Amino acid sequence: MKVVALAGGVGGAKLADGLYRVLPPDTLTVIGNTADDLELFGLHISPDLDTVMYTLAGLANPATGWGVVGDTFTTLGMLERYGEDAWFRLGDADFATHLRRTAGMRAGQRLTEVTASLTAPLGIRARLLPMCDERVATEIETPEGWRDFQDYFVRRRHEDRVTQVRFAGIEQARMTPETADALAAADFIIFCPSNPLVSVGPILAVPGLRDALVASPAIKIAVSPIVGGKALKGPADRMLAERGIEVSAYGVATGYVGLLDAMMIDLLDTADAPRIEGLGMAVQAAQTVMHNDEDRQQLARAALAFAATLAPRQSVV
Ligand code: FO1
Repeated sequence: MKVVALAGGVGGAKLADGLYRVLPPDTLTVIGNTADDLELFGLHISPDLDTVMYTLAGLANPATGWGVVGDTFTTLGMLERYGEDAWFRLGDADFATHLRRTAGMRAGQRLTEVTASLTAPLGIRARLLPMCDERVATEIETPEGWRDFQDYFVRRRHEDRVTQVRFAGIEQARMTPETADALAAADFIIFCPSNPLVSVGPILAVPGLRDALVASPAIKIAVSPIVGGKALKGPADRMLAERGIEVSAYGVATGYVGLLDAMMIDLLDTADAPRIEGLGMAVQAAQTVMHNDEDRQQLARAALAFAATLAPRQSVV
């Protein structure tokens, strides 16, 4: 059995981790958002890929969901002494990842190849694929003008009103052969509970990827990142509202029409089920809030079991 998960940052990484723990090794491929990537101190940083990577390796900082557990900040402290602005908290161990990624890319490796060269030594027996190898940058329009994603998200704590979102460079991006193969070979494709506009959105915007998803024979299922009218983490709820999209599991589902066979919603949102079914999707409610490892695995098992009911010949994990 082959499973593909589409994931953004912290929320996506949690479900990807649950899937990783309940599936046999070498079954899972995670396609990660790279439109949040940034360059700092001459280094290429891929926050969402790293969040998934550290989480699967059991290295993620449980307090933040990003960064490395127990990391120290000596390097960043020294950079601050040199007068650099340390608004983006890069730890010492995390720096090693960015050094290695940047060196690999300067030597001509694709981001896909460099990412594999990082996950393998950490013992990760899942494939982690960037959504594309080209540089794509999410830009956020606020009443004061356009901002880079991390400037909006981290430096300004996603407090600005968002009037538009764009993915600079997306027209030049190409679906990679690795992603195309993973989608074509998948039995189940799971949209993790990540922000539909700025985490899953850029992945789906990579030219060719949406068509490959539609063409894939896999059962496709999304887990709603909106529970009880609120985002589990981050600004997804405000972003949806500002774009005139209903802040609910139903609102999320409207953005995925034509792509999904099914939606998994939280038990709090069962009242949304008939309207989502009206969009042509099967619906199941479950406990979707992941407080601990057991919650992640339980949600992963529930999503796989639900997907399997829609593909009767598949065996359930
Ligand atoms: N998020 C923050 O809110 N503050 C930070 O200082 C920060 C640093 C950081 C460093 C490395 C990394 O991989 C991620 C980091 N993040 C930080 C998280 C990240 O930028 C966002 O959560 C995602 O881009 C949104 O998915």
